[in-house]
Amino acid sequence: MTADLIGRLREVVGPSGLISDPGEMAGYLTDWRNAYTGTAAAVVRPGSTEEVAGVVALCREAGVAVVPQGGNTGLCGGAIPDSSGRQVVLSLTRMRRIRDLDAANQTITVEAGAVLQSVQEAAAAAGRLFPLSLGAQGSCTIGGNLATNAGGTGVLRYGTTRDLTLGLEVVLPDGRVWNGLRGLRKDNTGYDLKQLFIGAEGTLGVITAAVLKLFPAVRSRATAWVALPGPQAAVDLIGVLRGLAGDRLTGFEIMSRQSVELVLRHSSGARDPFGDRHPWYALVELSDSLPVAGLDGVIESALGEAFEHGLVVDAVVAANPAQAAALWALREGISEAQNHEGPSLKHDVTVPVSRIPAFVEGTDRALEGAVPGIRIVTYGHIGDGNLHYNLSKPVGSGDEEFRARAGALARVIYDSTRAFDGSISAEHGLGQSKRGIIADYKDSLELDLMRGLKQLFDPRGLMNPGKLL
Ligand code: FAD
Ligand code: 2HG
Ligand code: ZN
Repeated sequence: MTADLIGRLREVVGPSGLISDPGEMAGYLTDWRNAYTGTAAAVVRPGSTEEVAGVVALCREAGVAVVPQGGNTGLCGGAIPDSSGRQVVLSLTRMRRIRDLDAANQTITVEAGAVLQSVQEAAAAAGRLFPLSLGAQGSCTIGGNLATNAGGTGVLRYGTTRDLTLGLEVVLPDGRVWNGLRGLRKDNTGYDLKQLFIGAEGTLGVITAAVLKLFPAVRSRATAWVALPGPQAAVDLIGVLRGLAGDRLTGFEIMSRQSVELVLRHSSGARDPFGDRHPWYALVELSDSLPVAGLDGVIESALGEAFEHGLVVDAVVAANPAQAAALWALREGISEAQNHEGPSLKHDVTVPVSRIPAFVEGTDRALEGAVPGIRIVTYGHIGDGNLHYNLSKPVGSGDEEFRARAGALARVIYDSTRAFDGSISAEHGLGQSKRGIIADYKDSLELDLMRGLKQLFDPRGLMNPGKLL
């Protein structure tokens, strides 16, 4: 990396758009869990698509790799550079404008660095809903959501980020700008190129803006916290709720007791809604775009029916939005709470919903056999088949001893996932963390085709190398 390139990058983004001081760069070089750390020649923060294109073109000319970064909330190390000190981190956080909101077309056009919550708020201000919802929404960006095809808690009703996207603007690895910002729900003019960039984790280009779908605002909501005997009861309860509430069922999350206990221990103000301990819990949400007075009644009828069939052991329905928020905080607090218990080994997996009960039973048994006393922190978006099969060390054992088992324990979970026709990444992506093992779990023809696409878009391998493939 030459001082010359840094000087030319500074000319493109302006003096305040380039950081090369190691202290100031630090926050861009480590993820929030301190699980991945790298070094960089510089962090550039362009303020426009033209500046992104200028940065990418200069880096290409100099043979320097670019690592796109949004809110740096990712869980697989995808936004963290390697340790060569030669890569340039391209942060999109200055590009956060809402470019347009077309209420009649039900679309919003936003820049990639817009924080998810600000997009939700802009939609709400126009009486609309942008339904992507996840624990990191106060800091993650739309660009990061697109690049990881983020899921979250609304997938059951509204789909993943991919399902919410109509158009993209992308700076390609050679510096050209592809303007695919079309707000069309129908467009059959050949290959759907935007899909290639969604979920590509920044390996095919830098997303600079997107046209996203909006939905009618939610005007009524009912939220319940439910104690269950096990995952089979959860799957059966989803069936009961679907029967009574149809597509008003917008959220269904599951949590093992172990997961909830961590939040109760580490999150101030968290309170167990029940006096007794139960092995599993579910958080259920119904919502409607009409001001339906009887939504609480629907959830109560469904829970009553489930109770009669032994699917539900106890339940509480939130009496007001503050109570609903407290129940959601119990769920959303797990990721953070687990960090206080030493290494959290994360496994973001998915299997068909119908197979989850057998999958959990078999996988738990294998894990407990491998490490007696291991704490299995299973929770997630069971309504769409996605579990976070996270692990914490046995109480009283050492961090390093547990970390040394990480690879073998991951194999236990991923082998089981494969046996149940699942995928080893549901919503977080591959990044650095699963790049080395994906070949063991994905069809070799699919991987060949992916490598071919990478070669076509980025023949010099300068766009987020060392990630995904
Ligand atoms: P970053 O972490 O900055 O980057 C992620 C990846 O995207 C990297 O590979 C990066 O190179 C690439 N990238 C970023 N911006 C661009 C761009 N403009 N163009 C091209 N590539 C780009 N994820 C879920 O799916 N569901 C959840 O429920 C969920 N909950 C979470 C809860 C918490 C508390 C936390 C900390 C994280 C959670 N995540 C979840 C993970 C994370 O928030 C998401 O992956 C999010 O989409 C990442 O956005 P980001 O802007 O932080 O991206
Ligand atoms: C969630 O659903 C996130 O809370 C984070 O996807 C999961 O930290 C995790 O493993
Ligand atoms: Zn999740």
